[in-house]
Order: sequence, then C-alpha cells, then structure tokens
Amino acid sequence: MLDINDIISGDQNTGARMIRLIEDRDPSAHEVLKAIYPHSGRAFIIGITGSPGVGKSTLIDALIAEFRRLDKKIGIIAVDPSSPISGGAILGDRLRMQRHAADPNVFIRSMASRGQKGGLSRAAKDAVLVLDAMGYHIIIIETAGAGQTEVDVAGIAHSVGIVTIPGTGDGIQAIKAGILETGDVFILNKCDRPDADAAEFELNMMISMRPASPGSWKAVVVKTRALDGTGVKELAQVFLSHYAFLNQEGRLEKKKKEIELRYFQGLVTDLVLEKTMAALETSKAYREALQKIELNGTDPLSLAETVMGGITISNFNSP
Ligand SMILES: Nc1nc2c(ncn2[C@@H]2O[C@H](COP(=O)(O)OP(=O)(O)OP(=O)(O)O)[C@@H](O)[C@H]2O)c(=O)[nH]1
Ligand SMILES: [Mg+2]
Repeated sequence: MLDINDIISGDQNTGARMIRLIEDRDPSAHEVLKAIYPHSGRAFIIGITGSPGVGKSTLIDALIAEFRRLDKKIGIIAVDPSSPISGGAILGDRLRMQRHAADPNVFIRSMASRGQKGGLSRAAKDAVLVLDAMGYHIIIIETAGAGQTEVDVAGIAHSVGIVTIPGTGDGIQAIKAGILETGDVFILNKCDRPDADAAEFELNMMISMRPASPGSWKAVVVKTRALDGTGVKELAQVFLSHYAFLNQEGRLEKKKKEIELRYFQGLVTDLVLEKTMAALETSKAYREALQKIELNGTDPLSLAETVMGGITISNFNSP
C-alpha cells in the first residue's frame, strides 16, 4: 500500500501512482482513499465540460496561469482526453508548457476509461479526492460533454463551466438540455470567430429561460479566446466569485453534502454488484444455470430469477 503521508504531503509521484491504482481499479486504492479521506474537503472543485474540440484544454492551460498568479496550487484531472492539456504541445509554445510542467504547484493527470467497472464518474471522483488531500486549492476536471463515457461532472464539481463556440455544429444547439441546467458559468470560446455576439445573445436567452429560484446563482456568460488568453482573467474571477457566493449561507456545505451522498450511493452500488457477483460466481445455483444455458437453452430470464433466490426481477420495479 502507498504511504498516505506521501499523498498528504503532496508528493506528485505518489499522487500519480495512486491515480493509476484508481484507474486500474486496484483493491488497495479503496484502503488508501479511506485513509486520506479525512484530509480532503478543502479544495474548490471546478468542472469544465463541452463538446470535443471547443478548446477546453487550451482554456484550462490559460486558467492555470491565471490561478497561479493568484498563488493557488492547481490540480487538473482530464477525463478521457482526446487531446492533451497544456496548449503548449499543440501550439508548439514550449516555454508555456515548460512553465507549468516545472511548476511544483501544478499537477496535471489524465484518466482513461479502460477497464472501469464502476464508471468513469466514480474514478474521477476518487481522483479528485486524492488531489484534494494532496493540498491543491483548486481542482479542475475536464470532461467531454458528448461521448459514451460521459462523466456526471455536476455530481463532482462545485462549479460547472460549460464551453461552447460561436457558429453552427458544435455550437450552442449542441448543449443538451440536462447540461444547460447544471451550468454555472457559460464560456463562449473562440470568440475570434464571426458571430460571437449573436452566440452570446443566444446563450443569454437560453440562460434567462432557466427556472431560477430567489437567492440562486445567476449563470454568467464569459467570452474568451483561449489561444491568446483574452477573457481568461475575467473567467478566473467569475469562478472565484461563484466560490465566494457558495461560501455564503451554507451553500457550499449543502452542495458538498449532495456530492457526498451521490458518491456514497455510487460506492454502495459498486459494492453490491461486486459482492453479489463474487458470491454468485461461487454458488452452485449459478454454475447450474450456466450449464443449463449451454445445454438446452433454458430461458435466461427465469434462470436469473432462480439464481437470485426469492428476488424476482419484477421486484425491482416495485416502489
Ligand atoms: N480560433 C481559436 N481556436 C482555438 C481557441 N481555443 C482553442 N482553439 C483551438 O481549438 C482546438 C481544440 O482545442 P483543445 O483545447 O484541444 O479543445 P478540447 O475541448 O480540449 O478538445 P478535446 O479534449 O478533444 O475535447 C485546438 O487546435 C486549439 O488550438 C480560440 O480561442 N480560438
Ligand atoms: Mg481536451
């Protein structure tokens, strides 16, 4: 097992090893997570989501620089990235990339969806816990908002930024209704493109149609050009003002409790599945059922009910 003190003291090699264990669903990860849990809960967690290619990684790269200027330690989890964070590599801007890479107060990891039983959301949440315990002030999770392994970023982050771009295709129409509801900050990136003002107008319209309760956060639209950093300073400030807003009237505590509840439910679901399957796979009834399917094609629906004993599948539909 990893030495939890190395995680708490912020050792990046140990942090990276731990995230690999989480990715691999290594059983020892669970014990480490338990041990570091009391050291977590201090970070501000930002989710950045949006269709592939809208510029999330480039934006995050610029945001890192902005938050570093405010002397924040920054941790990044990129979930299932198709392109790397640190525009550096893409831009050929080596200086910029090296600045972040050499900065001991910045930690960037990506996570892939390979072999994830409990889903990538659970793995991302586990990884956030690690970065939190490592002492990062701000943790940013990048997820692609359109894809099969979609991560429920609103179920993990305190503040959700949704990135869109002007024009058709990957534009505003691409925001799914469910995602629109969860956005706290709407980032209109690539505003060097034509139609930025029209897109901003449209976004504001959509936001104004969301049902708002009194005292709730009013979503903000921020126009950016991640490539040259235009608007990124303002974007950082908007996230920080959302954080200040959450810190009033117990809002952050309430949100954290909701996130913990969802985490707990996910953990229980995973454990029920794991333990039930482990128990079943060694049971006689299960082995017999497998043979029956192989031998004479008994209907799998009745067999599933049989192996589960008294529990019939229709029970799952009862209130
Ligand atoms: N014109 C323009 N291009 C940009 C801007 N921001 C990012 N890009 C470019 O858009 C492309 C995609 O950027 P990424 O940062 O990789 O986008 P992403 O959303 O992280 O993409 P995935 O991780 O693949 O979902 C790159 O070629 C960037 O250089 C911008 O403000 N204006
Ligand atoms: Mg990316």
